[in-house]
Amino acid sequence: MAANFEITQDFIAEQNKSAADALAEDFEYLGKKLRRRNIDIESLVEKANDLNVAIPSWGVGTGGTRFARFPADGEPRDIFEKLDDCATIKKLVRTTSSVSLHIPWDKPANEKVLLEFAAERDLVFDAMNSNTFQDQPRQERSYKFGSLSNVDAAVRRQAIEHNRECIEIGKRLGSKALTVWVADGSNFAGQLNFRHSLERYLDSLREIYDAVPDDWRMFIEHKFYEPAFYSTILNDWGTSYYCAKELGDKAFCLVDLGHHAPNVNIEQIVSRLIQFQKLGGFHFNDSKYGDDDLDAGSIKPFQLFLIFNELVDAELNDLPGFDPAYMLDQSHNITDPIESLVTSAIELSRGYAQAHLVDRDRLAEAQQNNDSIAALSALKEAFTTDVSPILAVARERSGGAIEPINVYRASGYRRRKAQERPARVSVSAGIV
Ligand code: RM4
Ligand code: MN
Ligand code: MN
Repeated sequence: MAANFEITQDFIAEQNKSAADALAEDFEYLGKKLRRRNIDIESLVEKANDLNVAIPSWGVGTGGTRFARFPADGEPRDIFEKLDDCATIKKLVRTTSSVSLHIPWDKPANEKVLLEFAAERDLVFDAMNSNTFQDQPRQERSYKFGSLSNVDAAVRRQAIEHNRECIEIGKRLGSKALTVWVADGSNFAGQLNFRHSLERYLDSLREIYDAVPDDWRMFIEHKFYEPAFYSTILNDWGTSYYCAKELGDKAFCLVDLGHHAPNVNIEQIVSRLIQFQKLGGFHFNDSKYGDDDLDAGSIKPFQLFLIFNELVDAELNDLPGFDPAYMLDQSHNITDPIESLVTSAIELSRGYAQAHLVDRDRLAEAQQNNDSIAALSALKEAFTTDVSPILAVARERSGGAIEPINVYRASGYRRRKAQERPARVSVSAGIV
């Protein structure tokens, strides 16, 4: 049996044949309906292809909880196999052309080889993610009590140097951003001096910021709890905004949807950050209770739509400094990660396309007239429009699959990978 099974373009084209007629019918019907609303369906097909979302390298492996991890068959064992899976996702959906690396999990032994391997698969590298939330084997100092905000200057130094190293690796891989998420915080009241620890964190960030090239961006990611359960250093978007502003023009706030308390109005946070020109981008996922890292759009699709509504409003108004980076940051504990990522990427395109359907003149008029019912109905009209045919046509025209999950399953990719990638024995919990 040949090693390295791939889903070929021919296979996708062949599979598309059986779904093409029904799609053409649905597309035509939707086109007619949208025409009645003065919307040209073709412009939406173009839009749907515009949204590009990065795949996190860690997302293609099986995730886990604090309690257990149930590794799937054929999961990738190194960065090259992860890139193969990312390439497979890209072939099917076409909107995921970049991969975000986590260092040191994905630290390349030879950057040139990695770069070429990615280029052969038509993939580029998105933001670099540093990791100071775990101790690595042979690491000199521990992050048990924090990294960039640690009371010990030597620990802070080690964490700063690690981030600077991520920038250096990223430069050679063609990345243009560094994402800093730290697990720093406290578990007990009184454990930390809130003010001093934030000062230390910011001082450390300043040193990292100085190493950020001028054509790069630095993203800082807030999170209100976990793994620290009493306080976290960058607990909310306000603190994140303050730090990004203190740092300077290259620093931006990154919004991970799961990093907010239940029911927080995330779309308003997004709007605020856009207005203050500090929205760096997103880690998309969905949640019911906390940082559940469930699949984007699986729990609260209306919220996802409302976030895209803010993004599209900014896009259409050409707001200054608006250029968010999109990434999925999910933990696939019980699903095939490829199926989850494919589905999630499509959900993002769905939210984006639906947000482009909002009749913005009608919405503005309703707002001006304090007509809440009309305002909500302008949003709901867009949200309840099934844009699936638009997304499928966008995929088909760009060489992707009309029905990505069916094609993936029919290909037997996972079964083949299970043979090619015999599991390495390990028992671990958590995201890794
Ligand atoms: C964190 C956070 C970061 C991600 C790690 C793995 O909760 O979301 O973005 O890098 O998990
Ligand atoms: Mn995240
Ligand atoms: Mn998270």
